[in-house]
Amino acid sequence: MTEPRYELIQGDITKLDVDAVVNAANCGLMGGGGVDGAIHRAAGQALYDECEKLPFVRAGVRCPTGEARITGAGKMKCRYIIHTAGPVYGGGDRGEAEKLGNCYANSLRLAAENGVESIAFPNISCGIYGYPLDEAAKIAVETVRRVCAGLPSIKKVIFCCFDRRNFDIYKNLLDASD
Ligand code: AR6
Repeated sequence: MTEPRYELIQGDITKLDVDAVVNAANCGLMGGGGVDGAIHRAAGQALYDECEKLPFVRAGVRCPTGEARITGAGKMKCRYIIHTAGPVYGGGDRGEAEKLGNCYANSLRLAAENGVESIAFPNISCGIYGYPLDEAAKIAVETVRRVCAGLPSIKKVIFCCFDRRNFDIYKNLLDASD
């Protein structure tokens, strides 16, 4: 089995030419700030309309924390947006690590089911949701490597960091595991 290629970039995830872009959304999937806001602005009204049609699993919740949902990408270059709701960091003893790992794992599985070969992840939960950056990066890299080992159709995974601090953390982690 060929290991997928991992790439690290610093920049705006909405500009990437990949099959799927992952959105660090919230459970309601009706947009927000941070990368979610940037994706909705770039994709336009069509994305909002599509999200609105996704069913609620309970009041206010279209996508429970750690799960993922897929939509088209409106005006963006990619084919799909995979929306996942990361955990709000509350100190680390509320199952945050498992939930964050689930975001990466479930996004990758959903991607593979939809024929996605290249996918870009933002640093889920590392902004408004307050996850410590080092811990979040470790979970992201470990989970992606483990899950991709069983998903040979996924050829490229891009870790897209917006800021230099996250970029440096990921660089050290990826270099160390080469
Ligand atoms: N491209 C790539 N990464 C970005 C971009 C971008 N254009 N913009 C921001 N980031 P956040 P969360 C980085 O806050 O912590 C929203 O309101 C950002 O620097 O977007 O999971 C949702 O609706 C940070 O490293 O997501 C939820 O309510 C990372 O993306 C809530 O925020 C994630 O930061 C989710 O919070």
